[in-house]
Amino acid sequence: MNVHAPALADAHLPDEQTSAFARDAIGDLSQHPKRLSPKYFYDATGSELFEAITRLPEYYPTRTELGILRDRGSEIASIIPKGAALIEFGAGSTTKVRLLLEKCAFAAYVPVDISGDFLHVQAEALRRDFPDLAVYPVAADFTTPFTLPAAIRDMPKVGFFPGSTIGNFEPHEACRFLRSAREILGEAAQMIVGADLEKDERVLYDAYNDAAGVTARFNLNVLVRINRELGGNFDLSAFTHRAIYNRERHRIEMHLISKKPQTVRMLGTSFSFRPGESIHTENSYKYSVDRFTALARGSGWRPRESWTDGNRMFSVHALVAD
Ligand code: AVJ
Repeated sequence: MNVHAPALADAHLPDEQTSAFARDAIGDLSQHPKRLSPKYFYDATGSELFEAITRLPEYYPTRTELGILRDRGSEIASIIPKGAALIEFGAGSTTKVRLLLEKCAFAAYVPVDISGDFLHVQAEALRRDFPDLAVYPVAADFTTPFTLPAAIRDMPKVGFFPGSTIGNFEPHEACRFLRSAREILGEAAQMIVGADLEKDERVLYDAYNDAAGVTARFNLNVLVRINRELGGNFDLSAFTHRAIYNRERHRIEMHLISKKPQTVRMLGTSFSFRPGESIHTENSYKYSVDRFTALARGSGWRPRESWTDGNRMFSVHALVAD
């Protein structure tokens, strides 16, 4: 029995996505310790803030992965069959996928993302720049099973999951995701996955505690969304961004820390905070090449090739369905 059901049932929320956000936020803020899912960072403002993060001097992952895709483009192209369909799990900016599309003779591109609006804008731009490419956007949550467009049924399939987004999952969830991707893509599929590497703690720390405070604004944006979309009354100046490296668990953790004792309301429910109490908003797991390939092996994939940059900051893995 969900004790919050009455408050939620009374709330007039505009759509199913907002209702899901409300259920998750109320459930997660009722946990000890409190938490919120990182998937709620990405409204329009959050996506813009993330784009700004990727340009920060301290945030190395995006430019390092782009460098690997650029430098290894012809090697990647050589293992991809002609006429294949590229299926991207989660579609943000198209910078990375463009590198693959330029090097490899893909017949189709299938971006899969919850945010349908963004998908269609990006799809139009790609159709213009790659006139021979068929683009079939799918609006779906890529962490749950979805159906591929019928038009790509007979094409070889290549999954693409860049950006170390896999680092947001707990290791057992990453395993479940890779298994589900294997199911969706089918026999003989391949997959290209980016994973951030474990490294000097100072470098990791700085990447999530940038001097300009963009990551702090990105983190706080989830409270802005609760205030706007769920009628919350979070005082943004009463919470502070904290990112730490948890060495035992190989992960960066992001938290929002309450600066004082306070009570916050949303949708008829109150949440009390002790001074110093945290809302755990994100984990970003860091892998070694060996730990990542072991994870892939245990999830129905055979690692075919792993590429890193010269400083071993980031890794890109080619996997083949087992
Ligand atoms: C988009 C999940 C890869 O974990 O580095 C960036 C998100 N969080 N700065 C990451 C993020 C704080 C990013 N991922």
